[in-house]
Amino acid sequence: MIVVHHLNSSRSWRVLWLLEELGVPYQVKAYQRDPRTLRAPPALRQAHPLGKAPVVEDDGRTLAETGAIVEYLTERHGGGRLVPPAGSSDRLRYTYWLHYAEGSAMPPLLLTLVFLEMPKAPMPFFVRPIVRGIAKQARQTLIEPMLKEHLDFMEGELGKSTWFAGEAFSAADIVMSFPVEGFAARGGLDASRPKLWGWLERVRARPAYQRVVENVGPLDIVG
Ligand SMILES: N[C@@H](CCC(=O)N[C@@H](CS)C(=O)NCC(=O)O)C(=O)O
Repeated sequence: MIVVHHLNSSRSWRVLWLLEELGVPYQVKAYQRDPRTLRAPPALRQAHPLGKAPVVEDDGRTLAETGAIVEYLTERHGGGRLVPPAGSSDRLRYTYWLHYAEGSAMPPLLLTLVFLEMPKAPMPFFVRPIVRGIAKQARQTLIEPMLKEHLDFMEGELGKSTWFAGEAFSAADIVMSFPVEGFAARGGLDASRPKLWGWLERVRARPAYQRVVENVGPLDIVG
């Protein structure tokens, strides 16, 4: 049976959702983040040297990296479901979003987290206002314009089709759920983006999505 090494409030949530959508049985091996550092416990390194979630085991193979896991699971267990036909223009879009999620959308969200947390780190009291000022400046001049560009782009793309890779829901929507929820939590996704909110509502209403909420809790975004 497929084993999913699942860390609470993490990207491995998407793998559980994909397997629910495909109706493929799996077993969850659960890990809890350190409440102070939010890091994964050392035990996750026994599954994969980087100690990051998700990690999946199937048929003697160990897989890491969400996009690679999604490609593997859809190919091996999907029977053509949740992936647009090879050679179609939707397939090209599908591949694009599969890579965009981690390669382009997540980095500015991660930077936001870093600059929000930086002033909270232990430091001499007289340094804190300086660090706070630098972090604010970085967010306002560098990161927020980047986030806005991504929001404009995603909103525009969802104006062209119901789902990210066309008129059919696909695994690209599953992969995109993490960054879009991240934009909603701390990346400036507000009511001025009806396409993205409509997409989020459709995603959250899916029965397979709801089953994961019931099993392991909601998709929270930590880092
Ligand atoms: N690009 C990787 C990122 C993996 C990753 O950073 N996972 C986070 C969870 S969202 C993690 O395990 N963090 C805990 C840690 O770094 O200690 C993927 O998509 O699989």
